[in-house]
Amino acid sequence: MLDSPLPGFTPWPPAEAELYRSLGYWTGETFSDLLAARAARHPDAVAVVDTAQRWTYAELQTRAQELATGFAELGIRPRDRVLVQLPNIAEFVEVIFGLFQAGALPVFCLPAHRQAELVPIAQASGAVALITCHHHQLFDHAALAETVRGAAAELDHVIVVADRGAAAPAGTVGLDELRRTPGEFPVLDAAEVAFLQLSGGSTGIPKLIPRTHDDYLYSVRRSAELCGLDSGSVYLAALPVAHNFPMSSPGILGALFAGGTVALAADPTPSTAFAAIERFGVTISGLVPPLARVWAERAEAGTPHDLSSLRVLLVGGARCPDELARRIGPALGVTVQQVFGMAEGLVCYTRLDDPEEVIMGTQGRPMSDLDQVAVVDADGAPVAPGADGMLITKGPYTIRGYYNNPEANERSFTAEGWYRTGDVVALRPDGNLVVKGRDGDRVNRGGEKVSAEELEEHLLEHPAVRDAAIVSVPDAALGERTCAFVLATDPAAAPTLAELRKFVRERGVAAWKLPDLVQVVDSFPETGVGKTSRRALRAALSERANR
Ligand code: AMP
Ligand code: DBH
Repeated sequence: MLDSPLPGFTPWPPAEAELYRSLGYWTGETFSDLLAARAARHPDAVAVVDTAQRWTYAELQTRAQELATGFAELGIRPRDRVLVQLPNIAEFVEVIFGLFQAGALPVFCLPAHRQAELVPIAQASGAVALITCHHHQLFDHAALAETVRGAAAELDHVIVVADRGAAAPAGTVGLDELRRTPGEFPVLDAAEVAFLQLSGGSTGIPKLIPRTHDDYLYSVRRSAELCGLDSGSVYLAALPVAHNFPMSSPGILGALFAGGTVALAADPTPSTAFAAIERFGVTISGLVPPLARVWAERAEAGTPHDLSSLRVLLVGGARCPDELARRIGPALGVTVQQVFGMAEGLVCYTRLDDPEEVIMGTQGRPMSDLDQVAVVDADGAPVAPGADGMLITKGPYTIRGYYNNPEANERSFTAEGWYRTGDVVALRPDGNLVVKGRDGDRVNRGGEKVSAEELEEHLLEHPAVRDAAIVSVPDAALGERTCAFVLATDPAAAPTLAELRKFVRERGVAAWKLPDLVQVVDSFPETGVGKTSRRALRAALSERANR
Protein backbone atom coordinates (compact mmCIF):
# COMPACT_ATOMS: atom_id res chain seq x y z
CA MET A 1 0.00 0.00 0.00
CA LEU A 2 1.18 3.51 -0.77
CA ASP A 3 1.18 5.60 2.36
CA SER A 4 1.14 9.18 1.04
CA PRO A 5 -1.69 10.66 -0.98
CA LEU A 6 -1.41 11.01 -4.75
CA PRO A 7 0.59 14.18 -5.49
CA GLY A 8 -1.79 16.91 -6.71
CA PHE A 9 -4.74 15.53 -4.71
CA THR A 10 -6.21 17.55 -1.83
CA PRO A 11 -7.53 15.10 0.79
CA TRP A 12 -10.26 15.91 3.31
CA PRO A 13 -8.94 17.24 6.62
CA PRO A 14 -8.19 14.28 8.92
CA ALA A 15 -10.89 15.17 11.48
CA GLU A 16 -13.58 15.18 8.81
CA ALA A 17 -12.32 11.97 7.21
CA GLU A 18 -12.38 10.37 10.65
CA LEU A 19 -15.98 11.48 11.18
CA TYR A 20 -17.11 10.05 7.83
CA ARG A 21 -15.41 6.76 8.71
CA SER A 22 -16.68 6.53 12.24
CA LEU A 23 -20.25 7.10 11.02
CA GLY A 24 -19.83 4.37 8.42
CA TYR A 25 -20.26 6.74 5.47
CA TRP A 26 -16.83 5.81 4.23
CA THR A 27 -16.51 2.07 4.50
CA GLY A 28 -12.97 1.35 3.33
CA GLU A 29 -14.35 -0.70 0.43
CA THR A 30 -12.90 -0.16 -3.06
CA PHE A 31 -14.74 -0.58 -6.35
CA SER A 32 -12.87 -3.85 -6.91
CA ASP A 33 -14.00 -5.06 -3.47
CA LEU A 34 -17.56 -4.16 -4.40
CA LEU A 35 -17.50 -6.15 -7.63
CA ALA A 36 -15.83 -9.11 -5.90
CA ALA A 37 -18.51 -9.11 -3.19
CA ARG A 38 -21.37 -8.97 -5.70
CA ALA A 39 -19.79 -11.67 -7.88
CA ALA A 40 -19.44 -13.90 -4.84
CA ARG A 41 -23.02 -13.31 -3.70
CA HIS A 42 -24.86 -13.67 -7.02
CA PRO A 43 -22.39 -14.88 -9.65
CA ASP A 44 -25.08 -15.79 -12.18
CA ALA A 45 -27.13 -12.60 -12.04
CA VAL A 46 -26.80 -10.46 -15.16
CA ALA A 47 -24.47 -7.52 -14.51
CA VAL A 48 -24.16 -5.90 -17.94
CA VAL A 49 -26.08 -6.05 -21.22
CA ASP A 50 -25.95 -4.23 -24.53
CA THR A 51 -27.17 -5.30 -27.96
CA ALA A 52 -24.05 -7.43 -28.51
CA GLN A 53 -23.04 -8.72 -25.06
CA ARG A 54 -24.52 -10.09 -21.86
CA TRP A 55 -22.30 -10.81 -18.86
CA THR A 56 -23.10 -12.19 -15.43
CA TYR A 57 -21.38 -10.80 -12.35
CA ALA A 58 -18.96 -13.73 -12.37
CA GLU A 59 -18.13 -13.07 -16.03
CA LEU A 60 -17.68 -9.34 -15.49
CA GLN A 61 -15.38 -10.03 -12.57
CA THR A 62 -13.25 -12.48 -14.59
CA ARG A 63 -13.10 -10.16 -17.59
CA ALA A 64 -12.05 -7.21 -15.43
CA GLN A 65 -9.34 -9.27 -13.75
CA GLU A 66 -8.04 -10.58 -17.08
CA LEU A 67 -7.77 -7.02 -18.33
CA ALA A 68 -6.15 -5.83 -15.09
CA THR A 69 -3.47 -8.47 -15.55
CA GLY A 70 -2.98 -7.43 -19.16
CA PHE A 71 -2.76 -3.75 -18.21
CA ALA A 72 -0.05 -4.56 -15.68
CA GLU A 73 1.87 -6.65 -18.21
CA LEU A 74 1.76 -3.71 -20.63
CA GLY A 75 3.43 -1.62 -17.91
CA ILE A 76 0.45 0.23 -16.47
CA ARG A 77 1.22 0.71 -12.77
CA PRO A 78 -0.93 1.62 -9.76
CA ARG A 79 -1.77 5.35 -9.82
CA ASP A 80 -1.03 5.65 -13.55
CA ARG A 81 -3.69 7.69 -15.31
CA VAL A 82 -5.44 6.16 -18.35
CA LEU A 83 -7.76 8.12 -20.62
CA VAL A 84 -10.94 6.18 -21.38
CA GLN A 85 -12.89 7.38 -24.39
CA LEU A 86 -15.55 4.77 -25.07
CA PRO A 87 -19.17 4.94 -26.18
CA ASN A 88 -22.01 3.12 -24.39
CA ILE A 89 -20.82 -0.44 -24.90
CA ALA A 90 -20.39 -3.24 -22.37
CA GLU A 91 -16.61 -2.96 -22.70
CA PHE A 92 -16.76 0.37 -20.88
CA VAL A 93 -17.71 -1.47 -17.70
CA GLU A 94 -15.03 -4.17 -17.89
CA VAL A 95 -12.40 -1.58 -18.76
CA ILE A 96 -13.08 0.65 -15.78
CA PHE A 97 -13.24 -2.28 -13.37
CA GLY A 98 -10.06 -3.65 -14.95
CA LEU A 99 -8.33 -0.35 -14.32
CA PHE A 100 -9.66 -0.20 -10.73
CA GLN A 101 -8.33 -3.72 -10.15
CA ALA A 102 -4.93 -2.72 -11.51
CA GLY A 103 -4.94 0.37 -9.26
CA ALA A 104 -4.79 2.63 -12.33
CA LEU A 105 -6.96 5.74 -12.57
CA PRO A 106 -9.44 6.04 -15.44
CA VAL A 107 -9.82 9.60 -16.74
CA PHE A 108 -13.37 9.79 -18.05
CA CYS A 109 -13.42 11.39 -21.49
CA LEU A 110 -16.50 11.67 -23.71
CA PRO A 111 -16.93 10.20 -27.21
CA ALA A 112 -17.61 13.74 -28.48
CA HIS A 113 -14.21 14.99 -27.36
CA ARG A 114 -11.67 15.79 -30.06
CA GLN A 115 -7.99 16.70 -29.93
CA ALA A 116 -8.65 20.20 -28.55
CA GLU A 117 -10.01 18.52 -25.42
CA LEU A 118 -8.07 15.23 -25.32
CA VAL A 119 -4.56 16.66 -25.74
CA PRO A 120 -4.80 19.05 -22.75
CA ILE A 121 -6.51 16.32 -20.69
CA ALA A 122 -3.73 13.87 -21.54
CA GLN A 123 -1.08 16.45 -20.69
CA ALA A 124 -2.68 17.65 -17.46
CA SER A 125 -3.31 14.12 -16.21
CA GLY A 126 0.05 12.77 -17.35
CA ALA A 127 -1.80 9.77 -18.77
CA VAL A 128 0.29 6.80 -19.91
CA ALA A 129 -2.42 5.18 -22.05
CA LEU A 130 -5.62 5.92 -23.92
CA ILE A 131 -8.38 3.33 -24.32
CA THR A 132 -10.78 4.01 -27.16
CA CYS A 133 -12.80 2.25 -29.85
CA HIS A 134 -11.74 2.09 -33.49
CA HIS A 135 -14.84 3.65 -35.06
CA HIS A 136 -17.88 5.20 -33.45
CA GLN A 137 -20.59 6.93 -35.45
CA LEU A 138 -18.31 6.83 -38.50
CA PHE A 139 -15.55 8.75 -36.72
CA ASP A 140 -12.06 7.22 -36.55
CA HIS A 141 -11.22 7.36 -32.84
CA ALA A 142 -8.08 5.29 -33.29
CA ALA A 143 -6.66 7.96 -35.60
CA LEU A 144 -7.61 10.64 -33.07
CA ALA A 145 -5.86 8.60 -30.38
CA GLU A 146 -2.67 8.56 -32.45
CA THR A 147 -2.83 12.36 -32.74
CA VAL A 148 -3.16 12.60 -28.97
CA ARG A 149 -0.29 10.17 -28.45
CA GLY A 150 1.87 12.35 -30.74
CA ALA A 151 1.16 15.42 -28.61
CA ALA A 152 1.32 14.00 -25.09
CA ALA A 153 4.83 13.06 -24.00
CA GLU A 154 3.88 10.43 -21.44
CA LEU A 155 1.18 8.69 -23.44
CA ASP A 156 2.78 5.42 -24.54
CA HIS A 157 -0.11 3.09 -25.30
CA VAL A 158 -3.21 3.28 -27.44
CA ILE A 159 -5.60 0.43 -26.62
CA VAL A 160 -8.48 -0.09 -29.00
CA VAL A 161 -11.79 -1.93 -28.91
CA ALA A 162 -11.62 -3.20 -32.48
CA ASP A 163 -14.53 -2.98 -34.91
CA ARG A 164 -16.60 -6.17 -34.90
CA GLY A 165 -14.81 -8.94 -36.78
CA ALA A 166 -11.75 -6.78 -37.49
CA ALA A 167 -8.28 -6.49 -35.98
CA ALA A 168 -7.16 -3.39 -34.08
CA PRO A 169 -5.27 -0.94 -36.34
CA ALA A 170 -1.48 -1.31 -36.61
CA GLY A 171 0.47 0.37 -33.84
CA THR A 172 -2.36 -0.01 -31.33
CA VAL A 173 -3.11 -2.81 -28.89
CA GLY A 174 -6.46 -4.55 -29.28
CA LEU A 175 -8.36 -4.79 -25.99
CA ASP A 176 -8.97 -8.50 -26.56
CA GLU A 177 -5.25 -9.13 -27.08
CA LEU A 178 -4.61 -7.85 -23.55
CA ARG A 179 -6.53 -10.49 -21.64
CA ARG A 180 -4.34 -12.66 -19.41
CA THR A 181 -5.05 -15.30 -16.81
CA PRO A 182 -5.59 -13.30 -13.61
CA GLY A 183 -2.55 -13.00 -11.38
CA GLU A 184 -1.82 -10.95 -8.25
CA PHE A 185 -3.35 -7.53 -7.78
CA PRO A 186 -2.10 -4.53 -5.83
CA VAL A 187 -3.70 -3.92 -2.43
CA LEU A 188 -5.43 -0.56 -2.55
CA ASP A 189 -6.52 1.88 0.08
CA ALA A 190 -10.10 3.12 -0.33
CA ALA A 191 -8.92 6.60 0.66
CA GLU A 192 -6.93 6.66 -2.61
CA VAL A 193 -8.10 8.46 -5.71
CA ALA A 194 -10.06 5.97 -7.84
CA PHE A 195 -10.44 8.02 -11.02
CA LEU A 196 -10.49 11.52 -12.48
CA GLN A 197 -13.75 13.03 -13.73
CA LEU A 198 -13.85 16.12 -15.92
CA SER A 199 -15.49 19.36 -15.02
CA GLY A 200 -17.72 20.79 -17.71
CA GLY A 201 -16.01 23.52 -19.66
CA SER A 202 -12.70 25.06 -18.75
CA THR A 203 -9.74 26.73 -20.38
CA GLY A 204 -6.04 26.38 -19.97
CA ILE A 205 -5.36 23.43 -17.72
CA PRO A 206 -8.46 21.19 -17.72
CA LYS A 207 -10.13 20.82 -14.36
CA LEU A 208 -9.71 17.19 -13.36
CA ILE A 209 -11.81 15.98 -10.45
CA PRO A 210 -10.17 13.40 -8.18
CA ARG A 211 -12.74 11.06 -6.57
CA THR A 212 -11.74 8.45 -4.02
CA HIS A 213 -13.21 4.97 -3.58
CA ASP A 214 -14.48 6.00 -0.13
CA ASP A 215 -16.25 9.18 -1.14
CA TYR A 216 -17.64 8.01 -4.47
CA LEU A 217 -18.87 4.68 -3.22
CA TYR A 218 -20.70 6.52 -0.45
CA SER A 219 -22.40 8.76 -3.03
CA VAL A 220 -23.30 5.71 -5.13
CA ARG A 221 -24.71 3.82 -2.14
CA ARG A 222 -26.78 6.78 -0.99
CA SER A 223 -28.02 7.37 -4.55
CA ALA A 224 -29.03 3.73 -4.93
CA GLU A 225 -31.06 4.01 -1.71
CA LEU A 226 -32.79 7.25 -2.67
CA CYS A 227 -33.60 6.01 -6.18
CA GLY A 228 -35.04 2.75 -4.84
CA LEU A 229 -32.58 0.37 -6.52
CA ASP A 230 -32.48 -3.33 -5.68
CA SER A 231 -31.28 -6.54 -7.31
CA GLY A 232 -34.27 -6.47 -9.66
CA SER A 233 -33.40 -3.02 -11.01
CA VAL A 234 -32.24 -2.56 -14.58
CA TYR A 235 -30.60 0.84 -15.13
CA LEU A 236 -30.40 2.07 -18.72
CA ALA A 237 -27.40 4.25 -19.54
CA ALA A 238 -28.79 6.35 -22.38
CA LEU A 239 -26.63 9.44 -21.81
CA PRO A 240 -22.88 9.06 -22.49
CA VAL A 241 -21.92 6.71 -19.69
CA ALA A 242 -18.69 8.50 -18.75
CA HIS A 243 -20.72 11.47 -17.48
CA ASN A 244 -21.02 11.67 -13.72
CA PHE A 245 -24.83 11.53 -13.92
CA PRO A 246 -25.28 8.13 -15.67
CA MET A 247 -22.20 6.86 -13.85
CA SER A 248 -23.36 7.52 -10.32
CA SER A 249 -26.75 9.19 -9.94
CA PRO A 250 -27.57 6.35 -9.36
CA GLY A 251 -26.22 5.26 -12.70
CA ILE A 252 -24.37 2.16 -13.71
CA LEU A 253 -22.40 2.02 -10.46
CA GLY A 254 -25.62 2.34 -8.43
CA ALA A 255 -27.10 -0.57 -10.34
CA LEU A 256 -24.01 -2.71 -9.67
CA PHE A 257 -23.98 -1.64 -6.03
CA ALA A 258 -27.56 -2.90 -5.71
CA GLY A 259 -26.77 -6.17 -7.52
CA GLY A 260 -29.00 -5.13 -10.42
CA THR A 261 -28.29 -4.93 -14.14
CA VAL A 262 -26.60 -2.26 -16.24
CA ALA A 263 -28.08 -1.89 -19.73
CA LEU A 264 -26.35 0.32 -22.27
CA ALA A 265 -28.07 2.07 -25.18
CA ALA A 266 -25.91 3.12 -28.12
CA ASP A 267 -27.70 6.48 -28.25
CA PRO A 268 -30.51 8.20 -26.35
CA THR A 269 -32.98 8.58 -29.23
CA PRO A 270 -36.44 7.13 -28.50
CA SER A 271 -36.08 4.55 -31.27
CA THR A 272 -32.89 3.09 -29.77
CA ALA A 273 -33.70 3.62 -26.11
CA PHE A 274 -37.32 2.43 -26.23
CA ALA A 275 -36.22 -0.78 -27.94
CA ALA A 276 -33.65 -1.26 -25.17
CA ILE A 277 -36.25 -0.63 -22.45
CA GLU A 278 -38.50 -3.30 -23.90
CA ARG A 279 -35.76 -5.81 -24.62
CA PHE A 280 -33.93 -5.54 -21.30
CA GLY A 281 -36.88 -4.80 -19.02
CA VAL A 282 -35.40 -1.46 -17.96
CA THR A 283 -36.81 -0.11 -14.68
CA ILE A 284 -34.92 3.17 -14.30
CA SER A 285 -32.97 5.64 -16.41
CA GLY A 286 -31.67 9.21 -16.35
CA LEU A 287 -31.94 11.97 -18.95
CA VAL A 288 -31.21 15.63 -19.49
CA PRO A 289 -34.37 17.73 -19.92
CA PRO A 290 -34.27 18.13 -23.73
CA LEU A 291 -34.13 14.35 -24.14
CA ALA A 292 -36.83 13.79 -21.54
CA ARG A 293 -39.01 16.06 -23.66
CA VAL A 294 -38.29 14.05 -26.81
CA TRP A 295 -39.08 10.77 -25.01
CA ALA A 296 -42.32 12.20 -23.58
CA GLU A 297 -43.41 13.53 -26.97
CA ARG A 298 -42.69 10.23 -28.67
CA ALA A 299 -44.56 8.26 -26.02
CA GLU A 300 -47.52 10.63 -26.21
CA ALA A 301 -47.62 10.21 -29.99
CA GLY A 302 -47.74 6.43 -29.51
CA THR A 303 -44.89 3.94 -29.61
CA PRO A 304 -44.93 0.28 -30.63
CA HIS A 305 -42.55 -0.46 -27.75
CA ASP A 306 -43.70 -1.74 -24.37
CA LEU A 307 -42.35 0.70 -21.78
CA SER A 308 -44.30 -0.73 -18.86
CA SER A 309 -41.19 -1.97 -17.01
CA LEU A 310 -39.92 1.63 -16.62
CA ARG A 311 -40.77 3.00 -13.19
CA VAL A 312 -38.43 5.92 -12.44
CA LEU A 313 -36.94 8.55 -14.70
CA LEU A 314 -34.30 10.87 -13.32
CA VAL A 315 -34.07 14.26 -14.95
CA GLY A 316 -31.11 16.56 -14.40
CA GLY A 317 -27.93 18.09 -15.74
CA ALA A 318 -29.79 21.28 -16.59
CA ARG A 319 -32.89 22.99 -15.19
CA CYS A 320 -36.01 20.95 -15.94
CA PRO A 321 -38.90 23.35 -16.66
CA ASP A 322 -41.80 22.71 -14.26
CA GLU A 323 -44.10 22.18 -17.25
CA LEU A 324 -41.86 19.40 -18.55
CA ALA A 325 -41.57 17.79 -15.12
CA ARG A 326 -45.37 17.58 -14.97
CA ARG A 327 -45.58 16.08 -18.43
CA ILE A 328 -43.02 13.27 -18.16
CA GLY A 329 -44.78 11.14 -15.53
CA PRO A 330 -48.10 10.70 -17.36
CA ALA A 331 -46.41 10.40 -20.78
CA LEU A 332 -44.01 7.61 -19.81
CA GLY A 333 -45.85 6.06 -16.87
CA VAL A 334 -43.00 6.81 -14.46
CA THR A 335 -42.23 8.60 -11.22
CA VAL A 336 -40.08 11.61 -12.01
CA GLN A 337 -37.04 12.22 -9.84
CA GLN A 338 -35.22 15.49 -10.28
CA VAL A 339 -31.48 15.43 -9.74
CA PHE A 340 -29.18 18.42 -9.44
CA GLY A 341 -25.63 17.23 -9.30
CA MET A 342 -22.07 17.97 -10.23
CA ALA A 343 -19.01 15.84 -10.87
CA GLU A 344 -17.26 17.78 -8.09
CA GLY A 345 -19.59 16.15 -5.59
CA LEU A 346 -22.89 17.45 -4.20
CA VAL A 347 -25.96 15.65 -5.55
CA CYS A 348 -29.51 16.70 -4.68
CA TYR A 349 -32.56 14.56 -5.37
CA THR A 350 -36.27 14.91 -4.99
CA ARG A 351 -37.42 11.85 -3.04
CA LEU A 352 -39.67 9.29 -4.73
CA ASP A 353 -42.40 9.88 -2.10
CA ASP A 354 -42.16 13.68 -2.08
CA PRO A 355 -45.37 15.66 -2.69
CA GLU A 356 -46.05 16.45 -6.36
CA GLU A 357 -45.30 20.11 -5.77
CA VAL A 358 -41.74 19.30 -4.63
CA ILE A 359 -41.06 16.83 -7.45
CA MET A 360 -42.38 19.17 -10.15
CA GLY A 361 -41.09 22.46 -8.81
CA THR A 362 -37.71 21.90 -7.15
CA GLN A 363 -34.36 20.28 -7.89
CA GLY A 364 -34.47 18.38 -4.62
CA ARG A 365 -32.30 18.44 -1.53
CA PRO A 366 -28.81 17.17 -0.69
CA MET A 367 -28.63 13.41 -0.46
CA SER A 368 -26.47 13.29 2.67
CA ASP A 369 -27.28 14.63 6.12
CA LEU A 370 -23.62 15.68 6.28
CA ASP A 371 -23.82 17.78 3.12
CA GLN A 372 -23.44 21.44 4.03
CA VAL A 373 -24.99 23.97 1.68
CA ALA A 374 -25.03 27.76 1.96
CA VAL A 375 -26.40 30.45 -0.33
CA VAL A 376 -24.17 33.52 -0.40
CA ASP A 377 -23.79 36.89 -2.12
CA ALA A 378 -20.80 38.15 -4.12
CA ASP A 379 -18.90 38.88 -0.88
CA GLY A 380 -19.52 35.42 0.49
CA ALA A 381 -22.09 36.62 3.07
CA PRO A 382 -25.28 34.56 3.52
CA VAL A 383 -28.31 35.97 1.69
CA ALA A 384 -31.70 36.37 3.37
CA PRO A 385 -33.51 33.01 3.80
CA GLY A 386 -35.16 32.01 0.51
CA ALA A 387 -33.37 34.70 -1.55
CA ASP A 388 -31.37 33.93 -4.68
CA GLY A 389 -27.63 33.60 -4.24
CA MET A 390 -24.57 31.56 -5.11
CA LEU A 391 -24.53 27.99 -3.85
CA ILE A 392 -21.42 26.84 -1.96
CA THR A 393 -21.08 23.37 -0.46
CA LYS A 394 -18.88 20.91 1.36
CA GLY A 395 -19.39 17.42 2.66
CA PRO A 396 -18.39 13.75 2.61
CA TYR A 397 -18.27 13.38 -1.17
CA THR A 398 -17.53 16.90 -2.42
CA ILE A 399 -13.91 17.37 -3.43
CA ARG A 400 -11.61 19.81 -1.65
CA GLY A 401 -9.61 20.65 -4.75
CA TYR A 402 -9.12 19.87 -8.43
CA TYR A 403 -6.22 17.61 -9.36
CA ASN A 404 -2.94 19.47 -9.61
CA ASN A 405 -4.47 22.86 -10.38
CA PRO A 406 -3.72 25.51 -7.71
CA GLU A 407 -5.08 28.40 -9.82
CA ALA A 408 -8.48 26.75 -10.31
CA ASN A 409 -8.53 25.78 -6.63
CA GLU A 410 -7.92 29.36 -5.61
CA ARG A 411 -11.00 30.42 -7.60
CA SER A 412 -13.32 27.49 -6.93
CA PHE A 413 -12.79 26.79 -3.23
CA THR A 414 -13.02 29.04 -0.19
CA ALA A 415 -10.29 29.09 2.43
CA GLU A 416 -12.55 26.89 4.59
CA GLY A 417 -12.80 24.27 1.84
CA TRP A 418 -16.25 25.04 0.47
CA TYR A 419 -16.73 24.39 -3.26
CA ARG A 420 -18.13 27.37 -5.15
CA THR A 421 -20.61 25.71 -7.50
CA GLY A 422 -21.23 28.80 -9.64
CA ASP A 423 -24.95 28.00 -9.50
CA VAL A 424 -27.52 30.60 -8.52
CA VAL A 425 -30.15 28.93 -6.33
CA ALA A 426 -32.85 29.62 -3.78
CA LEU A 427 -33.09 27.44 -0.68
CA ARG A 428 -36.67 26.83 0.42
CA PRO A 429 -37.65 26.48 4.09
CA ASP A 430 -38.27 22.76 3.49
CA GLY A 431 -34.63 22.34 2.44
CA ASN A 432 -35.29 21.88 -1.28
CA LEU A 433 -33.28 23.89 -3.77
CA VAL A 434 -34.58 25.68 -6.82
CA VAL A 435 -31.90 26.33 -9.44
CA LYS A 436 -32.25 29.83 -10.86
CA GLY A 437 -29.22 30.09 -13.14
CA ARG A 438 -25.45 30.21 -13.26
CA ASP A 439 -22.77 32.76 -13.24
CA GLY A 440 -22.18 34.05 -16.77
CA ASP A 441 -19.03 32.08 -17.53
CA ARG A 442 -20.70 28.88 -18.54
CA VAL A 443 -23.60 28.09 -20.85
CA ASN A 444 -25.62 24.97 -20.01
CA ARG A 445 -26.58 23.65 -23.42
CA GLY A 446 -29.06 20.90 -22.57
CA GLY A 447 -26.74 19.47 -19.93
CA GLU A 448 -23.51 19.88 -21.92
CA LYS A 449 -21.56 22.77 -20.46
CA VAL A 450 -19.79 25.31 -22.67
CA SER A 451 -17.12 27.50 -21.13
CA ALA A 452 -17.57 31.03 -22.52
CA GLU A 453 -13.87 31.71 -22.18
CA GLU A 454 -12.85 28.53 -23.98
CA LEU A 455 -15.06 29.23 -26.98
CA GLU A 456 -14.01 32.89 -27.05
CA GLU A 457 -10.38 31.83 -27.24
CA HIS A 458 -11.08 29.63 -30.25
CA LEU A 459 -13.00 32.40 -32.02
CA LEU A 460 -10.22 34.90 -31.35
CA GLU A 461 -7.91 32.74 -33.46
CA HIS A 462 -10.06 33.51 -36.52
CA PRO A 463 -8.41 36.29 -38.56
CA ALA A 464 -11.73 38.07 -39.20
CA VAL A 465 -12.53 38.21 -35.45
CA ARG A 466 -11.16 41.20 -33.49
CA ASP A 467 -12.97 40.34 -30.26
CA ALA A 468 -15.67 37.88 -29.19
CA ALA A 469 -17.90 37.31 -26.18
CA ILE A 470 -20.09 34.27 -25.62
CA VAL A 471 -23.41 34.60 -23.85
CA SER A 472 -26.30 32.28 -23.19
CA VAL A 473 -29.67 32.82 -24.88
CA PRO A 474 -32.84 30.94 -23.92
CA ASP A 475 -33.83 28.08 -26.19
CA ALA A 476 -37.10 26.14 -26.19
CA ALA A 477 -35.44 22.79 -26.86
CA LEU A 478 -32.05 22.98 -25.13
CA GLY A 479 -32.80 25.44 -22.34
CA GLU A 480 -29.85 27.57 -23.33
CA ARG A 481 -27.82 28.09 -26.48
CA THR A 482 -24.60 29.94 -27.19
CA CYS A 483 -24.60 33.32 -28.90
CA ALA A 484 -21.26 34.76 -30.06
CA PHE A 485 -21.05 38.54 -30.09
CA VAL A 486 -18.31 39.35 -32.54
CA LEU A 487 -16.36 42.49 -33.38
CA ALA A 488 -15.08 42.06 -36.94
CA THR A 489 -11.51 42.95 -37.92
CA ASP A 490 -12.95 44.41 -41.11
CA PRO A 491 -16.63 45.33 -40.67
CA ALA A 492 -17.11 44.99 -44.43
CA ALA A 493 -16.03 41.33 -44.27
CA ALA A 494 -17.63 40.05 -41.07
CA PRO A 495 -17.51 36.26 -40.59
CA THR A 496 -20.73 34.26 -40.90
CA LEU A 497 -22.04 31.70 -38.43
CA ALA A 498 -21.28 28.86 -40.85
CA GLU A 499 -17.68 30.06 -41.25
CA LEU A 500 -17.14 30.34 -37.53
CA ARG A 501 -18.64 26.93 -36.81
CA LYS A 502 -16.49 25.29 -39.48
CA PHE A 503 -13.42 27.09 -38.16
CA VAL A 504 -13.99 26.00 -34.56
CA ARG A 505 -14.80 22.45 -35.66
CA GLU A 506 -11.55 22.24 -37.62
CA ARG A 507 -9.66 23.22 -34.48
CA GLY A 508 -10.70 19.82 -33.13
CA VAL A 509 -13.37 20.87 -30.64
CA ALA A 510 -16.34 18.77 -29.45
CA ALA A 511 -19.39 19.48 -31.60
CA TRP A 512 -21.62 20.72 -28.76
CA LYS A 513 -19.29 23.70 -28.24
CA LEU A 514 -19.74 25.22 -31.71
CA PRO A 515 -21.54 28.59 -31.48
CA ASP A 516 -25.29 28.39 -32.17
CA LEU A 517 -25.79 32.03 -33.13
CA VAL A 518 -23.58 34.92 -34.09
CA GLN A 519 -24.27 38.63 -33.77
CA VAL A 520 -21.76 40.94 -35.39
CA VAL A 521 -21.66 44.26 -33.53
CA ASP A 522 -19.75 47.55 -33.99
CA SER A 523 -18.81 47.87 -30.35
CA PHE A 524 -19.17 46.13 -27.02
CA PRO A 525 -21.27 47.91 -24.39
CA GLU A 526 -19.53 50.01 -21.74
CA THR A 527 -19.40 47.86 -18.65
CA GLY A 528 -18.43 50.74 -16.41
CA VAL A 529 -15.80 48.71 -14.61
CA GLY A 530 -12.78 50.44 -16.06
CA LYS A 531 -10.56 47.43 -16.46
CA THR A 532 -12.22 44.99 -18.83
CA SER A 533 -14.15 42.38 -16.94
CA ARG A 534 -15.18 39.56 -19.23
CA ARG A 535 -17.89 38.67 -16.79
CA ALA A 536 -19.37 42.19 -16.76
CA LEU A 537 -19.12 42.33 -20.54
CA ARG A 538 -20.96 39.04 -20.91
CA ALA A 539 -23.63 40.23 -18.48
CA ALA A 540 -24.19 43.42 -20.47
CA LEU A 541 -24.31 41.55 -23.78
CA SER A 542 -26.58 38.95 -22.27
CA GLU A 543 -29.04 41.69 -21.42
CA ARG A 544 -28.89 42.87 -25.01
CA ALA A 545 -29.35 39.35 -26.40
CA ASN A 546 -32.25 38.51 -24.12
CA ARG A 547 -34.08 41.82 -24.17
P1 AMP B 1 -20.37 19.64 -14.03
O1 AMP B 1 -19.61 20.57 -13.12
O2 AMP B 1 -19.89 19.63 -15.43
O3 AMP B 1 -20.45 18.28 -13.45
O4 AMP B 1 -21.85 20.20 -14.15
C1 AMP B 1 -22.61 20.42 -13.00
C2 AMP B 1 -23.51 21.60 -13.21
O5 AMP B 1 -24.64 21.22 -14.00
C3 AMP B 1 -24.12 22.13 -11.96
O6 AMP B 1 -23.23 22.95 -11.24
C4 AMP B 1 -25.29 22.90 -12.53
O7 AMP B 1 -24.87 24.12 -13.09
C5 AMP B 1 -25.75 22.01 -13.68
N1 AMP B 1 -26.87 21.15 -13.28
C6 AMP B 1 -26.84 19.84 -12.97
N2 AMP B 1 -28.07 19.38 -12.67
C7 AMP B 1 -28.92 20.43 -12.77
C8 AMP B 1 -30.32 20.62 -12.56
N3 AMP B 1 -31.12 19.60 -12.20
N4 AMP B 1 -30.83 21.85 -12.73
C9 AMP B 1 -30.04 22.88 -13.10
N5 AMP B 1 -28.71 22.78 -13.31
C10 AMP B 1 -28.15 21.57 -13.15
O1 DBH C 1 -24.67 17.84 -14.64
C1 DBH C 1 -24.07 17.07 -13.90
O2 DBH C 1 -22.83 17.07 -13.79
C2 DBH C 1 -24.87 16.10 -13.08
C3 DBH C 1 -26.23 16.06 -13.19
C4 DBH C 1 -26.97 15.16 -12.43
C5 DBH C 1 -24.22 15.24 -12.20
O3 DBH C 1 -22.87 15.27 -12.08
C6 DBH C 1 -24.96 14.32 -11.44
C7 DBH C 1 -26.35 14.29 -11.57
O4 DBH C 1 -24.31 13.50 -10.58
